[in-house]
Amino acid sequence: MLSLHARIRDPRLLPLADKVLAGERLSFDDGLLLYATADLTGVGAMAHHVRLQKHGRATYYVKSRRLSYTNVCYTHCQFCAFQAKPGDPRAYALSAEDIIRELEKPENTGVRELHMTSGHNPKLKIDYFEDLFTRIKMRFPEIHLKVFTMIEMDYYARISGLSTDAFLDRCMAAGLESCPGGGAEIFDEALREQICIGKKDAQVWLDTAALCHRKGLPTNCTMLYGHLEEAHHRVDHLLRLRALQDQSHAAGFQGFLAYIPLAYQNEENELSATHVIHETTGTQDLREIAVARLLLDNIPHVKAYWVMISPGLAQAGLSYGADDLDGTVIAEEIAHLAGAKSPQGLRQRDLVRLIEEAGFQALERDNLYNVYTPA
Ligand code: V47
Repeated sequence: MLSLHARIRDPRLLPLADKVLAGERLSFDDGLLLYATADLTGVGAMAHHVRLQKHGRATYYVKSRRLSYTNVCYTHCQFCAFQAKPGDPRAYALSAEDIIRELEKPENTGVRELHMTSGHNPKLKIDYFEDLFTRIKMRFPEIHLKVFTMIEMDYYARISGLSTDAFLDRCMAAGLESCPGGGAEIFDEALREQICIGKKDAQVWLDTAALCHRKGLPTNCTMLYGHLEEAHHRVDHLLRLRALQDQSHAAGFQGFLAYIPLAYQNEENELSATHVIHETTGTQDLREIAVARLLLDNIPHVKAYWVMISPGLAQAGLSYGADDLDGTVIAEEIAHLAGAKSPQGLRQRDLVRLIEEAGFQALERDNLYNVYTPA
């Protein structure tokens, strides 16, 4: 087997390989170099080395269901094709009965994770969520409730007239078990104003995530890439996530479970109507996975999100640092309304095949990365 150094063609990467082998943390400038180099396979080799050290050939997936309880949204993110303003014929808000009826459908049999992110709808307040979570957990105690981006949580707490702390306590008592990583977009303040005018800023996202961690609620984290951002914005974003995870770990909390790079889907949204933004390419997508694995040394899992980069490329991502293919998903909407060409869901056997054909070990997990042994 070739040594790590032998797989690197850009000599500027060799000091980074030394650091990777010594388990040393990479710097901001190292991050810039990981984006600047044309030696993608060298970057990938370093990321794969770290992946093998952390997880061996284990690759996780979950039987999950995406669902959005409302698409009504008073925030205006230019990259989003999912939002609907009140009065729009597409606008909807689901009742607890609607959601339970949906989950009872045969295609959702065996689902272990309900992942819900939605719009910011001023009609939904704490009573709605308490009722929703309690009823779902009563009917499906085995389904893990993973709900709210950090920005949604902040919004629904405010319009409920509660502190985020009090809102969280009540949601957790009703059954909330973890939070997805969305809503982070890009932290750089000026750029954030360009792609999602008026959305709560990075500090709100980070403070809310820190609060979740302190309450023992694990969360995920994401970055939206492939729009107007440059390499330094991405490195800044990743290092802010790493710094928060350091704080959560220092305080004894699990913090972020997984990081998911989200490839910008460039159709049917205002950002693409007003700017020329090309679809992300395979090398961009693989590099995002690899750079994350190398910079985020304290976040255990990196997902290759097949919904946004295609199942085939996500499979290749397993050799560029990813150890998780997310899940069956079943009925994805947010990316598909913005032009995603992937299927809206995959069967369990499709995920297993993608993982095993790439030479990895497929492990079905729950939301906290406990592994199910096949019956
Ligand atoms: O919050 C919206 C982003 C997020 C677009 O935590 C877009 O396990 C690309 O958060 N192009 C929802 N992205 C998806 C998400 C997620 C996905 C997979 C796993 C996990 C997890 C979380 O998608 C939104 C927003 O940040 N988004 N529009 C778009 N046009």
